[in-house]
Amino acid sequence: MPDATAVHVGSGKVREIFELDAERLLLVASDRISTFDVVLPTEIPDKGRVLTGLSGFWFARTRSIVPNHLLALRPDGRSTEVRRLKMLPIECVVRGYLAGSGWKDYLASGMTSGHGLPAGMRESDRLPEPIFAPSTKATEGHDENITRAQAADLVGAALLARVERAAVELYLFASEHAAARGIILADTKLEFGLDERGELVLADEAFTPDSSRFWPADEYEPGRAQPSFDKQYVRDYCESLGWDKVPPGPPLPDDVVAGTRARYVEAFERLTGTAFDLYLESPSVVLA
Ligand code: PZK
Repeated sequence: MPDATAVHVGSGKVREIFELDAERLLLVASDRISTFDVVLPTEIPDKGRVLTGLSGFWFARTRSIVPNHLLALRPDGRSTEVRRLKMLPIECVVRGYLAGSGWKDYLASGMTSGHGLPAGMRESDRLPEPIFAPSTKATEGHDENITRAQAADLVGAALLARVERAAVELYLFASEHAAARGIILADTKLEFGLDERGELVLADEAFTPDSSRFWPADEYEPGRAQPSFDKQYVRDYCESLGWDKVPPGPPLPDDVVAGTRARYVEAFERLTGTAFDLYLESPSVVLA
């Protein structure tokens, strides 16, 4: 629970944000899970702690690439105190593989986000190099892909160039780390802000399974959609019901909950090299 004095200032689908004071916010990751864009009525125990621990791990390791908003990880393992920034009005997607809307754009036009791509690519193929794919922040519904020219109109060309360089460098660092541990980081969504001195700062969450596509490397097979490292049991179960993907979503049975929790914990342990039980005892282990 946040402090009694903390004012709730916003909600994501599975997270909450509170104001601590003029300079600091509190981000709280719940155990809620969404699939096909619908939040399900059943929680995955510790999911919020897994995501918070992973973000902390990446923030600690990427500070030399770009400074970030993290000030403190709270003992509950699901809350972080962060610097309050002036957020940029774009989402910064970096794609290393052809999936999701990148694949759809490629099929329709041979391009994605203004980058021309080789002919004959298959779904889930690795891209020749990571692509920066900005999108607008939709208040509801899906973010809309925009060109770099449109993104430059929103934030300015000079700042956009800094953001693109930082985003691609961060993706390269995290995807190489993950690949060495059997996880393909197919793409990721990053958010940036500016601090009081106008410095570019990485915000939000970083390289979690909610902000990125995690694929198990041992099942990678281009030419089809890839299984999700974390949510595949949930998707398979929902598909088996023939649910129409219109809210409300179905409750999850205990075996699907347990299998999904185990996948989140496995992603955490593989990427951080730390036992999740240790994190529960002492969340700051991931910052070392
Ligand atoms: C901020 N969000 C989205 C994130 C939610 C909603 N460091 C920051 N400074 C100012 N604003 C934000 C941040 C961050 N991060 C981010 N909205 C405002 C968001 C997490 C949970 F409910």
